[in-house]
Amino acid sequence: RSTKGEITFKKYHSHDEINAYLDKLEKNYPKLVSLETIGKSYEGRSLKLIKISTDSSAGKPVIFMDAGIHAREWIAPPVALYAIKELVENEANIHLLDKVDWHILPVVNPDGYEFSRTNTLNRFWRKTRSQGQTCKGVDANRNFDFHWAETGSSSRECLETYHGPRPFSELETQAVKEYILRIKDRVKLYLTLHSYGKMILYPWGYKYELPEDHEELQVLGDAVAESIRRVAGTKYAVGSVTSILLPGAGGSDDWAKGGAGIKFSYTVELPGGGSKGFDPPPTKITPVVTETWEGLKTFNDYIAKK
Ligand code: ING
Ligand code: ZN
Repeated sequence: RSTKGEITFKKYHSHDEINAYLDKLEKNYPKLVSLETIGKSYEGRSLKLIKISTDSSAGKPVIFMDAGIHAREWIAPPVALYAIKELVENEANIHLLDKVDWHILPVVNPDGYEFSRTNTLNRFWRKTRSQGQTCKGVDANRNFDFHWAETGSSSRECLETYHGPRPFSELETQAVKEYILRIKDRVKLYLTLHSYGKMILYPWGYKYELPEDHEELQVLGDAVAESIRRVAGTKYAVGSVTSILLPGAGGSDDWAKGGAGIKFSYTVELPGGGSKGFDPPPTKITPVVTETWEGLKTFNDYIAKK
């Protein structure tokens, strides 16, 4: 059992519990934390984003991070929540915020997340929960408007990688887009947390060619992977989406770089576990969130020194 507003990393929390934790932080750390509901999900859940800043009037560079675009990837929201906890509640980390602010949306797709929690039959749901002609849900990570629907997605609404009827058809992807575009000149790094695969991926996902600045993206990705490896030996692969996975257009990282112009844009594929890879047992939450945090600090250092 956990009391209201408390996050334990010993279990997977509900979306309500996650939002209650964010509310508690805003109440207890009013100088450091502000919340913004950047939109509502299809089923009406609040998309609460937390802004962490030691001087919110300074207009510092922003690291934007999201998690939970895909419902079943349960390990991702705890990684975002652990970063929030370390940045806000661990005084030893206050210096991390000298040069950058963090804006974090821990659950992009709360309807899918809650659906995957409600019944063991639903556990491996990936998409949103919007109603189509015959099936529910759009793959939110194929719904962003950058070379949308060109490759690696489906126009069949019942499939897992359905790209939706049009780009940004989903309230959840629209909310992310609108928020990022509103502050895009400040966003220096876009991070999106997925599972699973132990990979640090950068654009492009829509084509095999690499971005012209791929060497810099690789260098930073390698440094992050090394920071994670030093904790417990977990080895991440680093490369472009198409070079180490498969083509897939409409991903949020491609849009962040190609559409919003954010130079540093990465998809982090966290470690897997459990029966299908998407369901690590609760005992794995702490090792994953703590090792990943070391990588996130390396991202922070790089952006802070830019
Ligand atoms: N992986 C990502 C997916 O959406 C990806 C990989 C990233 C594909 C960016 C395309 C673009 O399939 C998971 N685990 O969801
Ligand atoms: Zn995913």
